[in-house]
Amino acid sequence: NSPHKRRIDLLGVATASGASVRGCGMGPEALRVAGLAEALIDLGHEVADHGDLRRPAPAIDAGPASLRLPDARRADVLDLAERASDQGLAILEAGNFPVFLGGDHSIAMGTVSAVARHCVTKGKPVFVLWIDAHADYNTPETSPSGNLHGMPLALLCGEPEFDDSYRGDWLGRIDPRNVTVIGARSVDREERRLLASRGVEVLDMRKIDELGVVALMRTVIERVRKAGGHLHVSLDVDAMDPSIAPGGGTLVPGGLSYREAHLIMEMLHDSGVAGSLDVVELNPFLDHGGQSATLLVDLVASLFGRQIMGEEPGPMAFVTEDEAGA
Ligand code: B3U
Ligand code: MN
Ligand code: MN
Repeated sequence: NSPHKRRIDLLGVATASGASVRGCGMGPEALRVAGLAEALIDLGHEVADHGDLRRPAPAIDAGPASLRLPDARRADVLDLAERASDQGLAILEAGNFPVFLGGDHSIAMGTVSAVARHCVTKGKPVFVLWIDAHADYNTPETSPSGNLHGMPLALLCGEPEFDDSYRGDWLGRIDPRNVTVIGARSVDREERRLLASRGVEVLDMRKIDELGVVALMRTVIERVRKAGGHLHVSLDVDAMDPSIAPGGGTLVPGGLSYREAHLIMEMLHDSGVAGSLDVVELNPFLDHGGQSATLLVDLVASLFGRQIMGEEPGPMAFVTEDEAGA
C-alpha cells in the first residue's frame, strides 16, 4: 500500500441531455465545491482541472429536457461524447489519470471511447466496472424512455441498433465480456436479455447481499490483473442507496451502503488496476445540502488511497498540540 502518487486530470462534461430530469449538468461544479481537487491534493497527488465541456446553445435547454426534441438532445450527447473522447484520449496519452465529472451517464459514450482508443494502440485489454443501479445497456429499440443515459454500454459494446449518427472516429469499442455491472437493481426486460446474450457480468444487489462485495470484487480485480488490463471505473451516484445519496434523478431503493461503496473503492485502490474514472449523474438541484456530492468526493478519495488508518494523514487525522502550534 505504498502511497502511489499520480497526476490526475479532471474534465467536466456539464450536460443533462441524456437524461429526462434536468440538473445533473451542474454536477461538475458541485463536485468541485465539495472539494474534489483538494481531497486528491491532500493525498499527495498532482491535480489539473481542465474545466467543463458544454454545449454553447443555452436556448435549447429551455423547458423540461423530456419535452425537448429528441434530435436536439441526441446532437448534444454526441457532440459532447466526441469532445470528451478526444480530450480524454489526450489526457491518457500524456500518461495521466482522467477523472470525468458528469453530467448524465451518456458522457461515458465519450469517456470510455477515449480509454478504448488509447488502449487499442497499447494492445491493452479494456475492462469496465459499471457501478450503477441500472445496467445502461438499452438500445434505441429496447429503451423504454428513449433517454441516452440508459444506453452508453450498448453503444460501446457494438450493439447494431444504433444508426450511423452515433458512429465516428471518436467512438471506441469494448468487449461486453469485459464489462461488469455492480449494484444493479433496475434492469429492463429486453435489456436483461441483451446483457445475458452478450456475456456482460451483472453483480446485482442480491449477489452483493449473498456473497458480499469483497468476494465479488476480488474476482473482478483478478481478471483484470491476469489480463494485464486497464480498468475503467464508471460510478453512477444512484448505485448508492438513496438514503445516503439523494442527489440523483433516477433513484432506486436498496442500493450500496456507505461501507460497501467505500470498500469497492478501497479494494480498487489497493489493486492498482484502475486507470480512469467517471463520476456521473450527480444532481445538485435534488441533493440535500451537498450530502451526495460530499459522498462522491469521499469515494473518489478512497479510490486514490485515502485510508482510515493510512500513513498519509487525511483531513480527519489528529494534529498534536505541538504540530498545531498551540
Ligand atoms: N433503464 C431505464 C432507466 C434508466 C437507466 N439509467 C437511468 N435510468 N439513469 C432507461 O431509461 O433506459
Ligand atoms: Mn448510469
Ligand atoms: Mn443509474
